[in-house]
Amino acid sequence: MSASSFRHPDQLRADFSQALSDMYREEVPAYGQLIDIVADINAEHEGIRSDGERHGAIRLGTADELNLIGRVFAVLGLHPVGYYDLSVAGLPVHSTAFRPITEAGFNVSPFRMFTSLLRLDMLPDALRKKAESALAARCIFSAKCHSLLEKAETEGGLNAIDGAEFVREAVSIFAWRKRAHVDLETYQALLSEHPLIADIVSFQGPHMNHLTPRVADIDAAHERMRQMGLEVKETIEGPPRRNCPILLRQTAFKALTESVEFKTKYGWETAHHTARFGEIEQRGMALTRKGRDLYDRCLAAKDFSDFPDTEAELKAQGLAFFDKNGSPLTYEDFLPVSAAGIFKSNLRDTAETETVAASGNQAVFEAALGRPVLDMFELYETASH
Ligand code: OOG
Ligand code: NI
Repeated sequence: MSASSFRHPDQLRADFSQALSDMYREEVPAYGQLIDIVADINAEHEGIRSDGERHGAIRLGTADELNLIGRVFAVLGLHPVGYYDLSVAGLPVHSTAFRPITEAGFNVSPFRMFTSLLRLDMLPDALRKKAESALAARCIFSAKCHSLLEKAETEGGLNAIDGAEFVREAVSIFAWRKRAHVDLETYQALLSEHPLIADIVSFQGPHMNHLTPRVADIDAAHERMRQMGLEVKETIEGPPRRNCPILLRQTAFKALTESVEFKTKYGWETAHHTARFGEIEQRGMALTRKGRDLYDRCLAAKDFSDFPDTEAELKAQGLAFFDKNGSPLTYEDFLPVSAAGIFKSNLRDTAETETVAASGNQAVFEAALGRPVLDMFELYETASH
């Protein structure tokens, strides 16, 4: 088949993102409410009603799962960018962002997926064995998805009919299935170790845990969410409100408590799980390494008064990226401290956890993925020429 009859990966990604959005609205009614708030605010500020989600997030259990999902995402034009070490915040995961890497790609569909992998090495021995055997016994992938993936890889793409089927299969990997894959006792043991571990290991697949549309004014949206009765995060993650927005600001309504079912000797027993939420984001300028270092220092000091707030000064000091026409480049990645804040505000409070202390291990992550992650600074550098 000739390449021209393939559906373009960017187009497949647009289909994928639309289908995920439809599924999540159906699964999480409060998310529909959030979308309505965002649409109203965007219409007030920019005369735009809705332009689709900017990102979602999933959490995977094993190296094999990450490898497979990386291959699926490649068919959708999503590439792994950056390594996020969440162990510094005491979270037993490390992550990357699968995203488009060209301006044309972002223009067709800006959707990306923040993807985390469980750090089994941060679990105590006995629980690690339990988690490993539960994860080994699940298969997150249908045979149909597998054969279409292989077809896409060998032939270099998918036609419209295969593409539509592949997108349906890919979306169903991330669907919510309320019947747990482990028994209640195992779930409780995992939960008492860390709620994140219970969320990753206990279910039949890696359900999407949030979706995130872009909003024109995140402060206004945060307030509106509160007024509408959503239980919102106390603070907006990232830099404070400024004249020249930088990087990424995010907030969310907190994860809902949902009923789930565990198999017992007598049938299915209902219990509760808290994991899925809805988030909004507002993006600003991409910062150079120098700008990013300054951001990290200001964030740690909780004081941004030293961070220049005019385009002219940001440019003169080499703190932000601009394209060849002098326009600022938008930050398309994530922030580890913000991500940790998002994870934590959506995990049910439990006693302090006892994960084994660890530091980041990018080499292990990349070995699982089967390829190195791309360097975001190099991508911005290229885009600035
Ligand atoms: C991912 C949290 C990180 C973001 O926007 O920074 C994230 C998760 O909860 O799995 O999505
Ligand atoms: Ni997010």
